[in-house]
Amino acid sequence: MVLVSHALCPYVQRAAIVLAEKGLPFERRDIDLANKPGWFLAVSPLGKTPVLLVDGAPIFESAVICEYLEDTALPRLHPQDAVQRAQHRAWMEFGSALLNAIGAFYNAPDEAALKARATDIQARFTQLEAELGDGPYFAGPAFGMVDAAFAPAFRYFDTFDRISDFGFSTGVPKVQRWREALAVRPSVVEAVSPTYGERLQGFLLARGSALSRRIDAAIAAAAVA
Ligand SMILES: N[C@@H](CCC(=O)N[C@@H](CS)C(=O)NCC(=O)O)C(=O)O
Repeated sequence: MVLVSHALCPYVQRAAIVLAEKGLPFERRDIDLANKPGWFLAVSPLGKTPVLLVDGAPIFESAVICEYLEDTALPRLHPQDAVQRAQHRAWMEFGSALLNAIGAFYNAPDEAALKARATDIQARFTQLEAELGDGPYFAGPAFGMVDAAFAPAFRYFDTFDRISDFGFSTGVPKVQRWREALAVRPSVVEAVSPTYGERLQGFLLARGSALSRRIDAAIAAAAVA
């Protein structure tokens, strides 16, 4: 299988994590989203990564790719029970909404908007905190599909926490423990290249946003220290 990818795309990471959890070999083919090749547009009707090529047949949309992998390869990452499975799919949607909130945060044009977006994310973390049990993963000791959906979102916060204290860890110990468990999971670690952190910082700096200015300030402060 070929996973058509972009180096920073969190949706690509979801598919890469599920492929790794199921022990499926795959080739990663990175494309430049600013300069989409014709072969990519031919297999990606929305012009988005990821696309999974299965014997050449394209599957687009990360959630659909994950479900295809769940239908065709063990171990199971969804619960057996239909109600629980539906609930887990619903929480995966919550994870997608969190990714949108993260985009709004790093694109916020000024400090007031940045703080409002941070408050929005904190509220979502509080909702998650109420949903979590003993962990370390979403539904307990076994890694599942919801974990694969949230791990790429949580990865952003490793970078955000280095820039400033936005209070993302405050009052949400279960979310914090969940983040830490996912951060060291081999499938999650290997879903991005070793240069991911640097590339993400470069991407965030280029937004021209309030967060970009915070990064500039943090770099300047580190240079003086
Ligand atoms: N709903 C899609 C979202 C995928 C998506 O937004 N991918 C982004 C990169 S992370 C993309 O390809 N955007 C197109 C562009 O930047 O032109 C999924 O879950 O696969």
